[in-house]
Amino acid sequence: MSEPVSVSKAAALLRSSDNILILTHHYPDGDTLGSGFALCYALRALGKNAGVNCSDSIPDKYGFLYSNIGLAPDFEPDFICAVDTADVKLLGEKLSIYADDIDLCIDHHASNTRFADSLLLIPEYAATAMIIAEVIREMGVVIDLNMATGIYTGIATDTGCFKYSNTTSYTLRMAADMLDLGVNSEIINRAMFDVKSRARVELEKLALESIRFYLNDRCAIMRIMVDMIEKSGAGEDDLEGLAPLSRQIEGVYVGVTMREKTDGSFKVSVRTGNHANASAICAKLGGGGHVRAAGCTIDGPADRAVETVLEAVEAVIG
Ligand SMILES: [Mn+2]
Repeated sequence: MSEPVSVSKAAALLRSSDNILILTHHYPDGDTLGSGFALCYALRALGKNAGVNCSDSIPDKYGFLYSNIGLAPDFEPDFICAVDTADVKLLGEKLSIYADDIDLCIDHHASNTRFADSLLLIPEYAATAMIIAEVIREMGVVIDLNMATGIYTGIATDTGCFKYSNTTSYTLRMAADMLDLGVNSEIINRAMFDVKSRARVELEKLALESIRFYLNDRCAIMRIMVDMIEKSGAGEDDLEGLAPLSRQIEGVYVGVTMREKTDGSFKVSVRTGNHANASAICAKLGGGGHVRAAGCTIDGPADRAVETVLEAVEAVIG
C-alpha cells in the first residue's frame, strides 16, 4: 500500500535523491512520455543524474520530447519514480524487474493500485503532465522550453487536443502557460493528431471493416488482429490511438477495440460517451482507467474474448 503524498512531499523526495530513474508505462503515449521527459529535464537542471526508461521502444513521432537529452540512462539509480502508471503490470515486461522497488508514483488514474512506496495521485487532473508541472515548480525549477514541450504534449494527448470532458479551465490555463514559454502547439498537434503513415491508413481500412455491433447497436467492437497488422505493414508507432474510432459512431455508447497480441491474448481499449463508465466495464475484466477511457487484457480466442467483453459491457449499461 502506498503512502499518499502531496506535491510538496513528492518534490522533496525527488530533491533528496541524486540518481533518479523515471519509468513510463508500456505502449507509451504522449502523457507518460511527456511527463517522464519533462521531469527528467527538471532533475537534470538540478544537477542530478536522471533518465527515462520504457519497456517498449519509443515511437519516432515522440522524438522531439527527448532530442536534447538522449535515451538510455547509464547510472545506478537510488530512486525510482513511475509516471502515469496506474498498475505495476503496466510497466511492461522489461521494466518488471523494478516492480518491487518503485519509490514514488506520480499519476492521475483514480484506479491506481498503490504499488509504489509513495503515491502522488490527483485524479481530477486531465494529465499526469499537469502534476509534473506542479512538482517541477515546487522543486524550485523554472520550467524551460524542453520541459514545457513535454508538459504541453501530455496535456494535449490526454485531452484529445482539449476535446474531452476532462478539460477544465485549469487544464487550458496550464497549457496556455506552456505556450507562453514558447511551445509550438501547431507542430505538436499536427504530429500527435493529424499525421498518419500510409501503413496506418491501410490498417484503419481493415479495422473499420472489422467493426461489428452488439447490444441493440449500443456497443461497437473493432478487432485489430495480428494478421491485419502484418498485412497493412503497420509498426508499433502506427497502433496507438485507434481506440477512438469505434466511439465516433452515432448511437454507440461503448466503443471497444480489441488488439490481438502475439501470445493470443487481447489488449482491450474501451471508450465511452456520456452514457457509460469505461472504467467500471474494465474493472469487471481486471483492468481500469478513466470514466471515458479504460483498458484491460483478456485471454483469447477472439470469439470468447468478445463474449467476455460483452458480458461486462451489458452488466454496466444494462
Ligand atoms: Mn495520462
